Amino acid sequence: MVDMKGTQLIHEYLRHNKKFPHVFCAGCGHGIVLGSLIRSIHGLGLSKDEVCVVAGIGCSGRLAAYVDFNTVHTTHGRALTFATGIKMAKPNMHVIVVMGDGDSMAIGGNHLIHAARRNIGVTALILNNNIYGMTGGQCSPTTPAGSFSMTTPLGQMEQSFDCVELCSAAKANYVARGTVFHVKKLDKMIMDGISNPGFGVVEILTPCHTQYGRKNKYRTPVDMYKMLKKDVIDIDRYEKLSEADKAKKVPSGVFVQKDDSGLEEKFYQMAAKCQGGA
Ligand SMILES: Cc1ncc(C[n+]2csc(CCOP(=O)(O)OP(=O)(O)O)c2C)c(N)n1
Ligand code: SF4
Repeated sequence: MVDMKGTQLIHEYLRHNKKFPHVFCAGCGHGIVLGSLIRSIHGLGLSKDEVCVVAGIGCSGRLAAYVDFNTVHTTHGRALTFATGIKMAKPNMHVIVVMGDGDSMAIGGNHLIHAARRNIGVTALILNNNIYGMTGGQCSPTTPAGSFSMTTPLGQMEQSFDCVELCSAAKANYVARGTVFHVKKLDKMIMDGISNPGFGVVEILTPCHTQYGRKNKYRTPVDMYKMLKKDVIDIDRYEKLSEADKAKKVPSGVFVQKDDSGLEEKFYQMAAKCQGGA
C-alpha cells in the first residue's frame, strides 16, 4: 500500500477534473465523512475496483460523485435496493451505501429495515443532520421533538427515530454511531463496518448549519461542532449516567457486532447445494 497521509491521500481517491468545486456549504460535515470513508478504504488496503459506493439523493448523496470507485448515484430512498442487487450479483465487491437521514429513514425507511432483516452484506453510512438539507430544510424522521425547521416553524410535534435502535431491532449485524467531530473513532467504525459480514450501519452525526443549525440554537457552524464534542459521549460513560443526565446526552460507539453470514453468502451456498456441490 502506498504510504500517503492527509490531503495527499484524499486527493488520490477523488475525481479531480469532473466534479469540483463541491456543493457543500462551509461548515457542512458531509466533507468530513468523505475523508473518513477514503481513509477507511485505504486503511483496509482495498483497491478502487473492489469498492462500489452507492448513494441516494441529497447533499449526502453527492459523495458518490466525488470518489473514484465504482459508483452509482441512484434515486431518492432507493440506494439500498440498488446496493442489494449489486451485492447479490457481485458478492466479493465491498458495497458501501451513503444516505441522508431523510433518504434512509423517510422515503427509504422500508428498505432500511428490510436490508437489516435480510442481513445483506452491505455497509450503510447514514449521514444524520436532522433535516432535509438539499431541498431547503424540511423536517425529517430524525428532527428532534421541539426543534425548528422549514416545515415545523412552531417546533416539531412528532417523536424522532433513533437510528441505532431502529437498525438494532431490525437485526442488522453491525450498528454503530459516530460523529464528524470524533473522526479517528469514525474511521475505525467505518473500517469495522466494512470488514464485518452482513448488514452494517454507521450512523454519523453531522452538522447542517445552513438548514438546521441557524433555525435552532446554533449561531455558527462551530457551535454545532462544539455541541457534538460536548453532548455525544462513549456508551460506557453514558450507561453510568442517571436517567435525567442521559436525556441530555447522546451515546456513541458500537452497539451491535455479530458475525452472522450475509444473505448473499447463504444464497451462494444454497445455489451450490442445489447444483449438487458441497
Ligand atoms: C422521489 C423523490 N422525492 C423527493 C425528492 C426531493 N428530495 C431530494 S433530496 C431530498 C431530501 C434530502 O435530505 P436527506 O436525505 O436527509 O439528505 P441531506 O440533503 O440532508 O444530506 C428530497 C426530499 C426526490 N429527489 N425524489
Ligand atoms: S444544505 Fe446542509 S447538508 Fe446540504 S451542503 Fe449545506 S450544510 Fe451540508
